[in-house]
Amino acid sequence: MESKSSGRRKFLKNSAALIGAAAAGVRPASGQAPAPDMDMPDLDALISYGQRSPFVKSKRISVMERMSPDEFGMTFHVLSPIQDSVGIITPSSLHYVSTHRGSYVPNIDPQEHRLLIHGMVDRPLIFTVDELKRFPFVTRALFLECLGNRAKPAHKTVQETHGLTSCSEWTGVPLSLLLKEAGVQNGAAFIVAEGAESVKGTTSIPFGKAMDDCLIAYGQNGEALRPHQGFPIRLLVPGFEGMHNVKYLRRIKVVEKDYMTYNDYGHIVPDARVAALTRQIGPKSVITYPSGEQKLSGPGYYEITGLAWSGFGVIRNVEISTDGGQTWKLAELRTPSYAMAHTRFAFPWTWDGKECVIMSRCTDELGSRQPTRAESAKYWNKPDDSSFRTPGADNTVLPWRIASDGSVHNGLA
Ligand SMILES: Nc1nc2c(c(=O)[nH]1)N[C@H]1C(S)=C(S)[C@@H](COP(=O)(O)O)O[C@H]1N2
Ligand SMILES: [Mo]
Repeated sequence: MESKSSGRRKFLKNSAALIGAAAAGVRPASGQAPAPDMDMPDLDALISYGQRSPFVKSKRISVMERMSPDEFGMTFHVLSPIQDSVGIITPSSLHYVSTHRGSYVPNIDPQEHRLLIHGMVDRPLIFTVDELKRFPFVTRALFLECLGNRAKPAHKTVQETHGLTSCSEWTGVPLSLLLKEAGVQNGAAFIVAEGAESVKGTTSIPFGKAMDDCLIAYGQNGEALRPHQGFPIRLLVPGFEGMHNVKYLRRIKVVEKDYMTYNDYGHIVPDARVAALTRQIGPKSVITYPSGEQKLSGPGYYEITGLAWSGFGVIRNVEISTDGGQTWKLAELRTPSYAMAHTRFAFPWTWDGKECVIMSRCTDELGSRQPTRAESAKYWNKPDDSSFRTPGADNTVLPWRIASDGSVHNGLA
């Protein structure tokens, strides 16, 4: 019997030969002409703030039913191109955007911006952004996901099915420090957070969460937040659905009950079983390659890869099925599994050229496993057909169907 490692050596040797042969067919190994210079219309601008190669075309697109700019000329819902993602950090310029209807992106002078903390506190406080930056800071990779991130049969690509999630490295002040500074009074049960733009993006967050791991972030991926992400400061509520992560944060009021703001009202359903699935999201995963509208060039070796995340902590494991969910095998986690961050998984796979259905499911540190659609339908006592829509946040498994010509299609279609 052939040992596993000799099998792998043989595979590497064969694939190196194959890749070498393919490259040789395209271009001679030596004597290749030097690449032309990049066309640089504004060298000063390129030097002061870099830009990507003109050959890289990856871009954000509007949510199908919610075009941006909308009829008021405003940003609405914009999807991140996660089919092109590598690693776990979403470039700030490709981070998904979700703004409440009628919301514009305010142009805030950070020198003029203030954060007020008041309500059930001994000392109401007002901070400038510079003052916030003097506090001890924390840097953490955290995902954000909009509650509207829901795969539909009409979606063609993973950008459409799952593009309302992104992961950044955020830097900011723990909210608990500021609340302690203000001196919270007995009976505090929630905070209400408010943004500085016209629609305010107000939302209520349980006080326990506010004191646990929330951040007031001013940094994103090594620089200041982008305007679409809430410049100059935003609230981060790790693992909670996107709506709670208030951008352009200007006010936090400590209150005695859940204020059920306009936003909260739109997101919370009285059914306790739905509510349980709403505020803290996941566990969830999706295959980003091969995914909808991509094409495998023929039978052979591929790595199935994708992202997994959970609002309840770290990702413990990811399993892959290449036979439509009959059997599952463990994928490799290729990045550290940070709590409430995207985790990158990969699964070495040889495609035999036959039609198949691939899918991923993850398990988080609490031991909760991402459900398949059939499992979710069973839980909700509904038929597992195209009419089934998971109530609350949808973290169900998305199948991709690979046709024998290598084309990849949404398995819900
Ligand atoms: N002030 C304000 N905060 C806001 C919003 C908003 O419209 N205004 N949108 C919320 C919603 S619905 C989501 S999903 C996240 C999206 O964050 P992002 O646009 O940085 O991806 O921000 C939340 N915070
Ligand atoms: Mo959202």
